[in-house]
Amino acid sequence: MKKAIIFGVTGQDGSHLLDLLLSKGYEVIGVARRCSVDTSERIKNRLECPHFNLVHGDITDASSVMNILRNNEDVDEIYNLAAQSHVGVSFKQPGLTWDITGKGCFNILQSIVDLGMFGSRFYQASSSEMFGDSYDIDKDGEKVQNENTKFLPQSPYAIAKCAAHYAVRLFREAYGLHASAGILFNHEGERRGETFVTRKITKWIGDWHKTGYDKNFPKLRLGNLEAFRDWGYAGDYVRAMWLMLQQEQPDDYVICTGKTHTIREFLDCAFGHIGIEDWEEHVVIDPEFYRPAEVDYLRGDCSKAKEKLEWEPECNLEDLVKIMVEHDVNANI
Ligand code: NAP
Ligand code: F7E
Repeated sequence: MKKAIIFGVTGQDGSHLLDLLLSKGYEVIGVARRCSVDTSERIKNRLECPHFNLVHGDITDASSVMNILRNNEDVDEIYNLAAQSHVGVSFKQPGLTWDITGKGCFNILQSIVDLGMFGSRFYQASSSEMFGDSYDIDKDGEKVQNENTKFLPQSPYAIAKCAAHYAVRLFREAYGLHASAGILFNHEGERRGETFVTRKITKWIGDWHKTGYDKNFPKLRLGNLEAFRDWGYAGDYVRAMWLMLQQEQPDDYVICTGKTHTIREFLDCAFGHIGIEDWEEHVVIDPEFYRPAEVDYLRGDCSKAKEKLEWEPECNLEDLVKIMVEHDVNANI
């Protein structure tokens, strides 16, 4: 039986990856922070599973990481999905974001080396945010980002992710670790955190629906609606993480849909799903949700993943919006 550790198992991706690995017959150790409230909502159906073990740990604490790895030196695969993952929050808490999202990855890599765990494979959750303002031009004259596009990070979060990404490359080259990084573009779904823009929109629609579309329901407050994002479904993307660790050689891969839409277009699609075309009267633009610097345009090219991993996204924007709106409309009824 293969064994894996997931740092960040209580998050959106951690919960999908846990489902995937258990379905493949893995034994999984999930690492979660100790909090004053229960954070296991997304994995509650898995807590009693005999092949799943939840342990407490914090990736900012090198000794905590070292202990977890020392207790599992025979582990086949280690996935680092833990992060302070909110870009807007990273401007307000840059030090914390650095400690978790940047240094946390170093803590895991260094422990793997110090314990001599060279047989374990490592996955790092890198991000399209690392591209920031940077892009290349494809054969159709359109802006695009791939594995060779330079990084121009636009937030403390993106800077921390760049540092972690370069650490993966360094540990691969310096110590021969089987360490891969997935440069994942935005991916969403019914388990997405409620402060990310897609879920904020679909959750608001669901809550409004439950009031019987009350005219006095507080409006949806959003920031910049003009940014473009390449949105996929989280369930599709964790398959790509797993595939990366099944390759003989470690490498970096862009994972995306290759399609891009503005927040405005997402709103069209989400409100369209409940039969509303003119959503503007329900939305207030609030400067609170603007960022000091924005990433204006993201559209990935995942040709390398298609060719080498034989991975393709299965869900387009309409499918994604349908999953999310229907989930939030039907939740708690
Ligand atoms: P998420 O829902 O915010 O989950 C982050 C996870 O990290 C949570 O389980 C969180 O635990 C855990 N965590 C935070 N600080 C920690 C610490 N100090 N020690 C241990 N665990 C800690 O993020 P996600 O959307 O699943 O994303 C997974 C990873 O992919 C993240 O690294 C993110 O930056 C990256 N990524 C995400 C996307 C995307 O579109 N979703 C795209 C590219 C890259 P709590 O439950 O206690 O908060
Ligand atoms: O913002 C705009 C905002 O917070 C998307 C993380 O998973 O993907 C995610 O980062 C866009 C931005 O995601 C609101 O300004 C408008 O242009 O949903 P988001 P993100 O910043 O793209 C990357 C790949 C990651 O790696 C990250 O971990 O939407 N926007 N109004 C808003 N955003 C939020 N959150 N809230 C608003 O009210």
